[in-house]
Amino acid sequence: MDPRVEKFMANIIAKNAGESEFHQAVQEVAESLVPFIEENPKYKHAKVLERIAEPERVIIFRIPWIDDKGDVQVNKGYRIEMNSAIGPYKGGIRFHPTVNLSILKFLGFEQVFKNSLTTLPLGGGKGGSDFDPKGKSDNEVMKFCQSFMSELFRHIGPDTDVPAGDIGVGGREVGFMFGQYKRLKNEFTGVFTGKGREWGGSLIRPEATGYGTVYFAEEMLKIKGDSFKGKSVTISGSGNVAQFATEKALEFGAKIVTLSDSAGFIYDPNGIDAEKLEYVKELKNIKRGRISEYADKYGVEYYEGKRPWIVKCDVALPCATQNEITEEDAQTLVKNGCFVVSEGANMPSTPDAVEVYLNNRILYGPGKAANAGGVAVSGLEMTQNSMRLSWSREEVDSKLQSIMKNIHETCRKYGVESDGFINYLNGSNIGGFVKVADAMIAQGVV
Ligand code: NDP
Ligand code: 2IT
Repeated sequence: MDPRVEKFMANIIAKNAGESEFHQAVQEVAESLVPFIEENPKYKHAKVLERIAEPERVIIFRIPWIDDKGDVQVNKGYRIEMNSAIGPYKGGIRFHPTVNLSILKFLGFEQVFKNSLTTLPLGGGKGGSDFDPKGKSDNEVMKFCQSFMSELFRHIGPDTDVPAGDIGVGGREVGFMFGQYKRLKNEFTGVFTGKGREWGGSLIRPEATGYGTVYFAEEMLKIKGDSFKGKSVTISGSGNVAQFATEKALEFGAKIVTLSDSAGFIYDPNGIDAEKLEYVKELKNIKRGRISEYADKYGVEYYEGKRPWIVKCDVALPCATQNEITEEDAQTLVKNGCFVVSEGANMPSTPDAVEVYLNNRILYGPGKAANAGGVAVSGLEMTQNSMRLSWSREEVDSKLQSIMKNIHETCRKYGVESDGFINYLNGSNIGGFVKVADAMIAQGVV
């Protein structure tokens, strides 16, 4: 490791003991930025990277609620207000039993760079709880969301901090949280994104992350004179991002052969077509069932406890969770001919996996660039809310496409190497950094 990065990381590790996911995210960015900052000393003197790696504010609180049996439950709630240099804090809320300070700080940190890349005025934040929505009734989810918001409402606002969904938080949860916020504040404002379309939500927001990940991959393919048409695609996850990545890749003429959840994956050699995708949406969003049921319904193989990266493909779209592609998985992907990885999830590839992609010079779109479509359309939802009007599907989709093209261009500008290879990792880290860093310097030491 570059000794300057090592020194920087020793300080981060000492100050944030035990937060391994946060260390991982910061180190990946520091490896791109430390050499860049050496060449641009104004950032060094202003200690911008040191400041970006320290959240502006962390809120941790108790969430007591009563389950259907009448028993009291207690969860932990968090909101990380990471950076507000270029706009109000913005980022999703995650409900998952693994949620802890380290995971939310890594997500908040990534969000700062991602939001900057969208070109919209969005700061970075993230929140969530260790609450597990699996197996809970609608009533329990509502009770929990109301208790969560009974504390969070005093910290957020349409010009302060604007949450949205993430793992375990979709339209249902956003509705319950928004309802409680409105009741406590007596204000109908654009305090959340991902709202229902009848009450301030933007068209295309549900689709945006998955569509954006495919648009980004299509841009990478275009550089090689190639496209999704006829490509074999493996996708992990079967939630919001995975479903709409499947939908757009299908529309672009690809064959999608896998989907997964935390219990295993299905392999459909004939491809997941539009009708099968509708079944998955119903299974996951309404019945809240398991992906193994797909295998029973369509008579395909289900691989329990396994991830999809053992299946041969041209393009891999990880859309489930962090660190779901290990070094070994990455080697298997490359060995089997995979030459595009576009990350719908946040930090799905371990640092060793990323090294495999870069060493093999494949097209690698890191999450902060490739999954920025979701937060970008959240930014467009905020604009529509401020103007008190709503744009058509076509208008939002065309803005999303141009934002993803722009992000690709920013990555190319900052990541192109002397032989023409585009290092999207460096490109997204540096491209995301510059705007935030310049704003921080302009605003003084705050
Ligand atoms: P959902 O809750 O809708 O779906 C998550 C999917 O990933 C489910 O299939 C889930 O399986 C699976 N999954 C979750 N945790 C794990 C785990 N520990 N191991 C294996 N599989 C797991 O979430 P989203 O689709 O919204 O989010 C997916 C990823 O995309 C996350 O990394 C998120 O941060 C990122 N993202 C989301 C955005 C959005 O707009 N929603 C925007 C940008 C990024 P199971 O049902 O078994 O839990
Ligand atoms: O990781 C992410 O970018 C999100 N979960 C979406 C955030 C948002 O505010 O729309």
